[in-house]
Amino acid sequence: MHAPMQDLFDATGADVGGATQFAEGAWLLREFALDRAAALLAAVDAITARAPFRHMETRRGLRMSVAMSNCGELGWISDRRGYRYAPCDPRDGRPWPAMPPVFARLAAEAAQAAGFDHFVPDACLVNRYEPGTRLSLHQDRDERDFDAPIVSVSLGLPATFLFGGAARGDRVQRVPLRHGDVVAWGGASRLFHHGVLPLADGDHPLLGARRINLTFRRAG
Ligand code: MD3
Ligand code: FE
Repeated sequence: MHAPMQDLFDATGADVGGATQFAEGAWLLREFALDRAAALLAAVDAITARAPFRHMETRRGLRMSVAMSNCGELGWISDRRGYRYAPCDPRDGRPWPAMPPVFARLAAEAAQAAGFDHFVPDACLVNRYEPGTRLSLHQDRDERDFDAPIVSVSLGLPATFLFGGAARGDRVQRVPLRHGDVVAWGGASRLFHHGVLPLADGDHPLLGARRINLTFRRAG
């Protein structure tokens, strides 16, 4: 569900050495992953060759418009039984592909740059957006450890990220996320509502009409 238009406002923030804080504990690292984008995308191809992108079902049986895969010890899944983390891909019962070193290193470096030391993610959700794909406002609360931050990496077409507050009715910031941008969320903002507006059409040099988002978490 989207917030009413009058509650939307464009993000502003305080800059501290290359990082912009746009909410309590939420740090935007512009183009932090840009020089590694090709290596990250090659790793995404290797992961999705073994664990293909798929549209999961919500508990209510609705097909999610985002296509998803995972790597790491745990992967996020959704079906008629609900949302949870699982060590194996339900498609074939095999463990999710291992977290590539280029993923783990980027996540730790980005967390560090935002002031979160020793971030060792055990899960990476790989989201694929095509024109029209959206993610409605939600909270991420299926992880065991809310003290660890979440790190996200945007690749391909730009998107408008929506960032609310602790309560669903709180006003919602609009944050434009472009190819190579990284965001780290910790502290209070870890449980804030967030989503993504429907992806606009476009043609990215590396990804064509797609956006890939990597979300690193400490889930188990
Ligand atoms: C803020 N993905 O996978 S990444 C998700 O662009 C998700 O694919 C979006 O929301 C995407 O759950 C946004 C940013 C993100 C991820 C998790 C968060 C922001 C977050 C958890 C808490 C606060
Ligand atoms: Fe989320």
